[in-house]
Amino acid sequence: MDIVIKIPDIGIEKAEVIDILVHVNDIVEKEQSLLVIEGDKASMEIPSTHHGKVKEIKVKVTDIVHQDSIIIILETIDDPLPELNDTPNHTKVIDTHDVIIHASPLVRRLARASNIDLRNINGRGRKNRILKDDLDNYLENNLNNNNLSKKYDHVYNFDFSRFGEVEEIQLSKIKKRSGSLLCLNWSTIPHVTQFDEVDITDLEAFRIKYNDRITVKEKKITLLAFIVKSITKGLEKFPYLNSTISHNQEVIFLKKYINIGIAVDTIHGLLVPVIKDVKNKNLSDIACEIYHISKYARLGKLKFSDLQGGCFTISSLGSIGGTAFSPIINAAEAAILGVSKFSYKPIWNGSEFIPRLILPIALSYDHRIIDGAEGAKFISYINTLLSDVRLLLV
Ligand code: CAO
Repeated sequence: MDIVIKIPDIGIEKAEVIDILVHVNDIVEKEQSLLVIEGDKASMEIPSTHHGKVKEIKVKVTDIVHQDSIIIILETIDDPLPELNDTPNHTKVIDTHDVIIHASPLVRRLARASNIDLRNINGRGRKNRILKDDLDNYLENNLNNNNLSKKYDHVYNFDFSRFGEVEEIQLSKIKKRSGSLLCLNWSTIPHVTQFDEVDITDLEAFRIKYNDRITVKEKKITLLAFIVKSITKGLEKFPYLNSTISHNQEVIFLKKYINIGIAVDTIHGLLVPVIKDVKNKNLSDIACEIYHISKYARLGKLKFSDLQGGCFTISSLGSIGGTAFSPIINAAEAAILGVSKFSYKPIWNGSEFIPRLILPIALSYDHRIIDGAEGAKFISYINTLLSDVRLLLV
Protein backbone atom coordinates (compact mmCIF):
# COMPACT_ATOMS: atom_id res chain seq x y z
CA MET A 1 0.00 0.00 0.00
CA ASP A 2 1.27 3.50 -0.83
CA ILE A 3 1.48 6.09 1.94
CA VAL A 4 1.80 9.78 1.21
CA ILE A 5 4.10 11.49 3.68
CA LYS A 6 3.51 15.18 4.19
CA ILE A 7 5.16 17.93 6.19
CA PRO A 8 3.46 17.94 9.59
CA ASP A 9 2.53 21.08 11.54
CA ILE A 10 5.99 22.62 11.97
CA GLY A 11 4.86 25.80 13.67
CA ILE A 12 6.14 28.10 10.91
CA GLU A 13 4.72 29.18 7.59
CA LYS A 14 7.41 27.77 5.33
CA ALA A 15 10.84 26.16 5.41
CA GLU A 16 13.58 25.18 3.01
CA VAL A 17 14.57 21.57 2.33
CA ILE A 18 18.26 21.48 3.20
CA ASP A 19 19.02 17.79 3.22
CA ILE A 20 17.39 14.59 1.97
CA LEU A 21 18.44 11.66 4.10
CA VAL A 22 17.01 8.80 2.03
CA HIS A 23 17.09 7.53 -1.53
CA VAL A 24 14.48 5.87 -3.72
CA ASN A 25 14.23 2.13 -2.83
CA ASP A 26 15.66 2.68 0.67
CA ILE A 27 13.89 0.77 3.41
CA VAL A 28 13.00 3.14 6.21
CA GLU A 29 11.79 2.53 9.73
CA LYS A 30 8.88 4.33 11.33
CA GLU A 31 10.29 7.48 13.00
CA GLN A 32 13.44 7.37 10.87
CA SER A 33 14.40 10.85 9.65
CA LEU A 34 13.62 11.40 5.97
CA LEU A 35 14.75 14.94 5.37
CA VAL A 36 15.91 18.09 7.10
CA ILE A 37 14.11 21.39 6.67
CA GLU A 38 15.27 24.77 7.84
CA GLY A 39 13.24 27.82 8.80
CA ASP A 40 14.46 31.25 9.86
CA LYS A 41 15.56 30.18 13.31
CA ALA A 42 15.78 26.45 13.45
CA SER A 43 16.10 23.32 11.42
CA MET A 44 14.30 20.05 12.02
CA GLU A 45 14.22 16.50 10.78
CA ILE A 46 11.00 15.10 9.35
CA PRO A 47 10.45 11.49 10.43
CA SER A 48 8.71 8.74 8.51
CA THR A 49 5.23 7.90 9.69
CA HIS A 50 5.53 4.26 8.61
CA HIS A 51 7.96 1.42 8.00
CA GLY A 52 8.33 0.98 4.26
CA LYS A 53 10.21 1.41 1.02
CA VAL A 54 10.80 4.86 -0.49
CA LYS A 55 8.95 4.84 -3.81
CA GLU A 56 9.21 8.48 -4.80
CA ILE A 57 10.86 11.60 -3.41
CA LYS A 58 8.68 14.59 -4.21
CA VAL A 59 11.06 17.36 -3.16
CA LYS A 60 14.65 18.37 -3.75
CA VAL A 61 17.19 20.36 -1.75
CA THR A 62 16.36 24.12 -1.80
CA ASP A 63 12.61 23.50 -2.35
CA ILE A 64 10.35 25.54 -0.09
CA VAL A 65 7.78 23.47 1.81
CA HIS A 66 4.96 24.17 4.25
CA GLN A 67 2.51 22.16 6.31
CA ASP A 68 0.94 19.39 4.18
CA SER A 69 3.50 19.62 1.34
CA ILE A 70 3.92 16.10 -0.01
CA ILE A 71 7.51 14.96 0.45
CA ILE A 72 7.68 11.21 -0.01
CA ILE A 73 5.58 8.33 -1.31
CA LEU A 74 6.26 5.24 0.74
CA GLU A 75 5.31 1.67 -0.05
CA THR A 76 4.50 0.00 3.24
CA ILE A 77 6.07 -3.37 3.97
CA ASP A 78 5.68 -5.86 6.78
CA ASP A 79 8.11 -8.43 5.42
CA PRO A 80 11.50 -9.25 6.85
CA LEU A 81 14.54 -7.61 5.29
CA PRO A 82 15.44 -8.78 1.80
CA GLU A 83 18.47 -10.99 1.33
CA LEU A 84 21.52 -9.17 2.62
CA ASN A 85 23.23 -9.12 -0.77
CA ASP A 86 20.30 -7.32 -2.33
CA THR A 87 19.55 -4.80 0.36
CA PRO A 88 20.45 -1.39 -1.06
CA ASN A 89 20.57 0.27 2.33
CA HIS A 90 21.36 -2.66 4.58
CA THR A 91 24.31 -0.80 6.01
CA LYS A 92 21.66 0.44 8.42
CA VAL A 93 21.05 -3.09 9.62
CA ILE A 94 23.56 -2.88 12.43
CA ASP A 95 23.09 0.79 13.13
CA THR A 96 21.13 0.35 16.32
CA HIS A 97 21.65 3.87 17.54
CA ASP A 98 19.98 6.23 15.11
CA VAL A 99 19.80 9.65 16.76
CA ILE A 100 17.99 12.91 16.19
CA ILE A 101 20.55 15.64 15.60
CA HIS A 102 20.16 19.00 17.27
CA ALA A 103 22.13 21.80 15.63
CA SER A 104 21.56 25.38 14.58
CA PRO A 105 21.01 26.25 10.90
CA LEU A 106 24.45 27.87 10.88
CA VAL A 107 26.17 24.70 12.10
CA ARG A 108 24.23 22.63 9.58
CA ARG A 109 25.16 24.98 6.78
CA LEU A 110 28.86 24.93 7.72
CA ALA A 111 28.80 21.15 8.07
CA ARG A 112 27.19 20.80 4.66
CA ALA A 113 29.74 23.11 3.12
CA SER A 114 32.56 20.97 4.54
CA ASN A 115 30.78 17.73 3.66
CA ILE A 116 30.65 16.66 7.32
CA ASP A 117 28.05 14.17 8.58
CA LEU A 118 26.78 15.70 11.84
CA ARG A 119 25.98 12.23 13.16
CA ASN A 120 29.72 11.77 13.70
CA ILE A 121 30.00 14.71 16.08
CA ASN A 122 29.45 14.68 19.84
CA GLY A 123 27.36 17.72 20.75
CA ARG A 124 28.28 19.36 24.03
CA GLY A 125 25.33 21.73 24.15
CA ARG A 126 22.03 21.26 25.95
CA LYS A 127 20.35 17.97 24.92
CA ASN A 128 23.57 17.13 23.04
CA ARG A 129 23.08 20.06 20.69
CA ILE A 130 26.05 20.36 18.33
CA LEU A 131 27.69 23.75 18.88
CA LYS A 132 29.89 25.60 16.46
CA ASP A 133 32.85 24.83 18.75
CA ASP A 134 32.07 21.10 18.46
CA LEU A 135 32.12 21.39 14.69
CA ASP A 136 35.38 23.37 14.77
CA ASN A 137 36.98 20.75 17.07
CA TYR A 138 35.78 17.97 14.84
CA LEU A 139 37.14 19.67 11.74
CA GLU A 140 40.48 20.21 13.42
CA ASN A 141 40.77 16.59 14.60
CA ASN A 142 39.51 15.26 11.32
CA LEU A 143 42.03 17.32 9.48
CA ASN A 144 44.74 15.89 11.73
CA ASN A 145 43.47 12.37 11.18
CA ASN A 146 43.41 12.93 7.45
CA ASN A 147 46.95 14.19 7.66
CA LEU A 148 47.82 11.14 9.72
CA SER A 149 46.24 8.70 7.30
CA LYS A 150 47.89 10.55 4.40
CA LYS A 151 51.16 10.21 6.27
CA TYR A 152 50.69 6.43 6.33
CA ASP A 153 49.31 6.17 2.80
CA HIS A 154 52.50 4.49 1.66
CA VAL A 155 51.94 1.68 4.19
CA TYR A 156 48.45 0.78 2.94
CA ASN A 157 48.66 1.80 -0.71
CA PHE A 158 51.61 -0.38 -1.31
CA ASP A 159 52.14 -2.69 -4.25
CA PHE A 160 52.22 -5.98 -2.34
CA SER A 161 52.37 -7.93 -5.63
CA ARG A 162 56.05 -7.05 -5.65
CA PHE A 163 56.42 -9.92 -3.17
CA GLY A 164 53.94 -12.45 -4.53
CA GLU A 165 50.43 -13.08 -5.77
CA VAL A 166 47.69 -10.91 -4.23
CA GLU A 167 43.91 -11.29 -4.50
CA GLU A 168 41.62 -8.27 -4.09
CA ILE A 169 38.36 -8.88 -2.20
CA GLN A 170 35.60 -6.28 -1.84
CA LEU A 171 34.28 -5.97 1.71
CA SER A 172 30.53 -6.58 2.15
CA LYS A 173 28.42 -3.61 3.19
CA ILE A 174 27.92 -5.13 6.63
CA LYS A 175 31.67 -5.56 7.07
CA LYS A 176 32.33 -1.97 5.97
CA ARG A 177 29.68 -0.62 8.27
CA SER A 178 30.65 -2.79 11.25
CA GLY A 179 34.30 -1.92 10.56
CA SER A 180 33.70 1.78 10.96
CA LEU A 181 31.53 1.21 14.04
CA LEU A 182 34.26 -0.98 15.56
CA CYS A 183 36.83 1.78 14.92
CA LEU A 184 34.52 4.29 16.57
CA ASN A 185 33.81 2.01 19.56
CA TRP A 186 37.45 1.07 20.00
CA SER A 187 38.81 4.60 19.71
CA THR A 188 36.15 6.49 21.68
CA ILE A 189 35.31 4.15 24.57
CA PRO A 190 37.99 3.62 27.23
CA HIS A 191 37.90 -0.17 27.50
CA VAL A 192 39.04 -2.29 30.42
CA THR A 193 38.83 -6.07 30.04
CA GLN A 194 38.54 -8.26 33.12
CA PHE A 195 39.05 -12.01 32.70
CA ASP A 196 37.72 -14.88 34.78
CA GLU A 197 37.38 -18.66 34.72
CA VAL A 198 34.12 -20.34 35.67
CA ASP A 199 33.76 -23.90 36.91
CA ILE A 200 30.79 -25.12 34.84
CA THR A 201 31.18 -28.84 35.64
CA ASP A 202 27.86 -28.98 37.50
CA LEU A 203 26.09 -26.73 34.99
CA GLU A 204 27.11 -28.93 32.06
CA ALA A 205 26.16 -32.13 33.95
CA PHE A 206 22.70 -30.67 34.64
CA ARG A 207 22.33 -29.34 31.09
CA ILE A 208 23.26 -32.64 29.42
CA LYS A 209 20.94 -34.59 31.72
CA TYR A 210 18.06 -32.17 31.09
CA ASN A 211 18.60 -32.17 27.32
CA ASP A 212 18.61 -35.99 27.22
CA ARG A 213 14.84 -35.89 27.56
CA ILE A 214 14.38 -33.26 24.83
CA THR A 215 14.06 -34.48 21.27
CA VAL A 216 13.58 -31.18 19.39
CA LYS A 217 16.98 -29.46 18.87
CA GLU A 218 15.75 -25.90 19.28
CA LYS A 219 14.17 -26.76 22.63
CA LYS A 220 17.46 -27.98 24.12
CA ILE A 221 18.97 -25.66 26.69
CA THR A 222 22.33 -24.26 25.58
CA LEU A 223 25.23 -22.96 27.62
CA LEU A 224 24.66 -19.56 26.06
CA ALA A 225 21.10 -19.48 27.48
CA PHE A 226 22.54 -19.94 31.00
CA ILE A 227 25.00 -17.13 30.31
CA VAL A 228 22.20 -14.81 29.10
CA LYS A 229 20.19 -15.60 32.24
CA SER A 230 23.13 -14.96 34.57
CA ILE A 231 23.94 -11.67 32.80
CA THR A 232 20.29 -10.67 33.24
CA LYS A 233 20.54 -11.22 36.99
CA GLY A 234 23.89 -9.44 37.02
CA LEU A 235 22.44 -6.39 35.28
CA GLU A 236 19.62 -6.27 37.83
CA LYS A 237 22.16 -6.27 40.65
CA PHE A 238 24.65 -3.90 38.98
CA PRO A 239 22.49 -1.37 37.09
CA TYR A 240 25.42 0.72 35.82
CA LEU A 241 26.37 -2.19 33.58
CA ASN A 242 22.99 -1.61 31.92
CA SER A 243 23.42 2.04 31.07
CA THR A 244 24.47 4.55 28.44
CA ILE A 245 26.65 7.58 28.95
CA SER A 246 25.47 10.78 27.25
CA HIS A 247 27.44 12.33 24.38
CA ASN A 248 28.57 15.20 26.57
CA GLN A 249 29.60 12.69 29.27
CA GLU A 250 27.58 14.45 31.92
CA VAL A 251 24.66 12.06 32.36
CA ILE A 252 24.24 8.31 32.64
CA PHE A 253 20.95 6.76 31.53
CA LEU A 254 20.08 3.66 33.55
CA LYS A 255 17.81 1.30 31.64
CA LYS A 256 15.06 -0.47 33.53
CA TYR A 257 14.55 -3.05 30.79
CA ILE A 258 16.99 -5.80 29.84
CA ASN A 259 17.56 -6.82 26.21
CA ILE A 260 20.64 -8.86 25.35
CA GLY A 261 22.44 -8.76 22.00
CA ILE A 262 24.07 -11.95 20.73
CA ALA A 263 26.98 -11.57 18.31
CA VAL A 264 26.36 -13.86 15.35
CA ASP A 265 28.96 -14.66 12.76
CA THR A 266 27.47 -14.67 9.23
CA ILE A 267 29.08 -14.93 5.80
CA HIS A 268 28.31 -11.24 5.28
CA GLY A 269 29.92 -10.21 8.57
CA LEU A 270 29.01 -9.76 12.20
CA LEU A 271 25.39 -9.09 13.20
CA VAL A 272 24.03 -8.57 16.70
CA PRO A 273 20.35 -9.56 16.97
CA VAL A 274 18.75 -8.74 20.28
CA ILE A 275 16.74 -10.96 22.63
CA LYS A 276 14.14 -8.71 24.17
CA ASP A 277 12.83 -8.65 27.72
CA VAL A 278 15.01 -11.51 28.96
CA LYS A 279 13.87 -10.92 32.56
CA ASN A 280 10.57 -12.54 31.67
CA LYS A 281 11.92 -15.46 29.64
CA ASN A 282 13.07 -18.85 30.91
CA LEU A 283 16.16 -20.76 29.81
CA SER A 284 14.28 -22.77 27.26
CA ASP A 285 12.64 -19.65 25.70
CA ILE A 286 16.04 -17.95 25.50
CA ALA A 287 17.77 -20.97 23.94
CA CYS A 288 14.97 -21.29 21.39
CA GLU A 289 15.16 -17.60 20.52
CA ILE A 290 18.96 -17.71 20.08
CA TYR A 291 18.51 -20.71 17.80
CA HIS A 292 16.03 -18.81 15.61
CA ILE A 293 17.70 -15.39 15.54
CA SER A 294 21.11 -16.82 14.70
CA LYS A 295 19.48 -18.85 11.91
CA TYR A 296 17.67 -15.76 10.57
CA ALA A 297 20.88 -13.70 10.85
CA ARG A 298 22.72 -16.23 8.71
CA LEU A 299 19.89 -16.34 6.17
CA GLY A 300 19.76 -12.52 6.03
CA LYS A 301 16.16 -12.58 7.23
CA LEU A 302 16.34 -10.41 10.33
CA LYS A 303 14.02 -7.44 10.68
CA PHE A 304 15.32 -4.03 11.76
CA SER A 305 13.52 -4.44 15.04
CA ASP A 306 15.47 -7.67 15.74
CA LEU A 307 18.67 -5.60 15.80
CA GLN A 308 17.52 -2.75 17.97
CA GLY A 309 17.26 -2.00 21.67
CA GLY A 310 20.25 -3.97 22.98
CA CYS A 311 21.53 -3.21 26.51
CA PHE A 312 24.49 -5.60 26.73
CA THR A 313 26.14 -7.92 24.20
CA ILE A 314 27.46 -11.46 24.52
CA SER A 315 30.00 -12.68 22.01
CA SER A 316 30.56 -16.42 22.25
CA LEU A 317 33.44 -17.96 20.34
CA GLY A 318 33.30 -21.04 22.57
CA SER A 319 32.19 -23.47 19.91
CA ILE A 320 35.06 -22.27 17.69
CA GLY A 321 38.07 -22.10 19.99
CA GLY A 322 40.64 -19.88 21.67
CA THR A 323 41.50 -19.47 25.33
CA ALA A 324 40.59 -15.78 25.76
CA PHE A 325 39.87 -12.57 23.83
CA SER A 326 38.98 -8.96 24.63
CA PRO A 327 35.61 -8.09 23.09
CA ILE A 328 34.89 -4.55 21.85
CA ILE A 329 31.94 -2.76 23.46
CA ASN A 330 28.97 -2.15 21.19
CA ALA A 331 28.22 1.59 21.63
CA ALA A 332 26.14 2.90 23.31
CA GLU A 333 26.17 -0.05 25.70
CA ALA A 334 28.33 -0.09 28.81
CA ALA A 335 29.80 -3.57 28.61
CA ILE A 336 30.15 -6.81 26.67
CA LEU A 337 30.95 -10.39 27.68
CA GLY A 338 33.26 -12.57 25.61
CA VAL A 339 32.99 -16.35 26.02
CA SER A 340 35.80 -18.71 25.03
CA LYS A 341 36.13 -22.48 24.72
CA PHE A 342 35.67 -24.56 27.87
CA SER A 343 38.10 -27.36 28.69
CA TYR A 344 39.01 -29.68 31.56
CA LYS A 345 41.66 -28.32 33.90
CA PRO A 346 43.21 -29.75 37.05
CA ILE A 347 41.83 -27.76 40.01
CA TRP A 348 43.24 -27.98 43.53
CA ASN A 349 40.43 -28.79 46.00
CA GLY A 350 42.57 -28.40 49.13
CA SER A 351 43.94 -31.91 49.15
CA GLU A 352 44.26 -33.01 45.55
CA PHE A 353 43.93 -31.90 41.92
CA ILE A 354 40.61 -32.87 40.39
CA PRO A 355 39.46 -32.44 36.75
CA ARG A 356 36.88 -29.65 36.42
CA LEU A 357 35.28 -28.14 33.32
CA ILE A 358 36.45 -24.52 33.11
CA LEU A 359 34.87 -21.79 30.99
CA PRO A 360 36.98 -18.66 30.27
CA ILE A 361 35.00 -15.41 30.16
CA ALA A 362 36.06 -11.80 29.60
CA LEU A 363 34.13 -8.67 30.48
CA SER A 364 35.01 -5.44 28.64
CA TYR A 365 33.46 -2.38 30.22
CA ASP A 366 33.37 1.37 29.65
CA HIS A 367 35.69 2.79 32.28
CA ARG A 368 33.90 6.16 32.19
CA ILE A 369 30.87 4.45 33.72
CA ILE A 370 32.25 1.47 35.60
CA ASP A 371 35.30 1.41 37.81
CA GLY A 372 37.56 -1.60 38.24
CA ALA A 373 36.02 -2.71 41.54
CA GLU A 374 32.51 -2.78 40.09
CA GLY A 375 33.68 -4.60 36.96
CA ALA A 376 35.38 -7.23 39.13
CA LYS A 377 32.29 -7.60 41.35
CA PHE A 378 30.06 -8.05 38.30
CA ILE A 379 32.18 -10.75 36.68
CA SER A 380 32.58 -12.52 40.05
CA TYR A 381 28.80 -12.49 40.46
CA ILE A 382 28.36 -14.00 36.98
CA ASN A 383 30.96 -16.61 37.95
CA THR A 384 29.06 -17.46 41.16
CA LEU A 385 25.77 -17.88 39.28
CA LEU A 386 27.21 -20.09 36.56
CA SER A 387 29.15 -22.21 39.08
CA ASP A 388 25.92 -22.97 40.93
CA VAL A 389 22.96 -22.53 38.60
CA ARG A 390 20.50 -23.11 41.46
CA LEU A 391 21.19 -19.46 42.28
CA LEU A 392 19.53 -18.49 38.98
CA LEU A 393 16.25 -19.63 40.50
CA VAL A 394 16.26 -17.21 43.43
N1 CAO B 1 33.19 -24.02 24.84
C1 CAO B 1 33.20 -25.20 24.18
N2 CAO B 1 32.14 -25.62 23.47
C2 CAO B 1 31.05 -24.83 23.42
C3 CAO B 1 30.99 -23.61 24.08
C4 CAO B 1 32.12 -23.21 24.83
N3 CAO B 1 32.14 -22.04 25.47
N4 CAO B 1 29.79 -23.04 23.85
C5 CAO B 1 29.10 -23.89 23.07
N5 CAO B 1 29.88 -24.97 22.82
C6 CAO B 1 29.53 -26.12 22.02
C7 CAO B 1 28.18 -26.63 22.44
O1 CAO B 1 28.28 -27.56 23.50
C8 CAO B 1 27.66 -27.22 21.16
O2 CAO B 1 28.18 -28.50 20.98
P1 CAO B 1 27.17 -29.76 20.82
O3 CAO B 1 26.36 -29.45 19.59
O4 CAO B 1 28.09 -30.91 20.70
O5 CAO B 1 26.34 -29.75 22.05
C9 CAO B 1 28.28 -26.37 20.07
O6 CAO B 1 29.38 -25.71 20.67
C10 CAO B 1 27.33 -25.33 19.50
O7 CAO B 1 26.76 -24.68 20.56
P2 CAO B 1 25.41 -23.85 20.46
O8 CAO B 1 24.49 -24.45 19.46
O9 CAO B 1 24.94 -23.65 21.85
O10 CAO B 1 25.88 -22.51 19.83
P3 CAO B 1 26.62 -21.38 20.63
O11 CAO B 1 25.71 -21.00 21.72
O12 CAO B 1 27.96 -21.78 21.02
O13 CAO B 1 26.74 -20.22 19.55
C11 CAO B 1 26.25 -18.34 18.28
C12 CAO B 1 25.66 -19.56 18.97
C13 CAO B 1 25.16 -17.68 17.48
C14 CAO B 1 26.76 -17.37 19.33
C15 CAO B 1 27.42 -18.79 17.41
O14 CAO B 1 26.95 -19.64 16.42
C16 CAO B 1 28.22 -17.68 16.76
O15 CAO B 1 27.87 -17.12 15.72
N6 CAO B 1 29.36 -17.37 17.37
C17 CAO B 1 30.29 -16.36 16.81
C18 CAO B 1 30.12 -15.04 17.48
C19 CAO B 1 31.20 -14.09 17.00
O16 CAO B 1 31.57 -14.08 15.84
N7 CAO B 1 31.71 -13.31 17.91
C20 CAO B 1 32.82 -12.45 17.58
C21 CAO B 1 32.39 -11.07 17.69
S1 CAO B 1 33.74 -10.00 17.48
O17 CAO B 1 34.18 -10.25 15.98
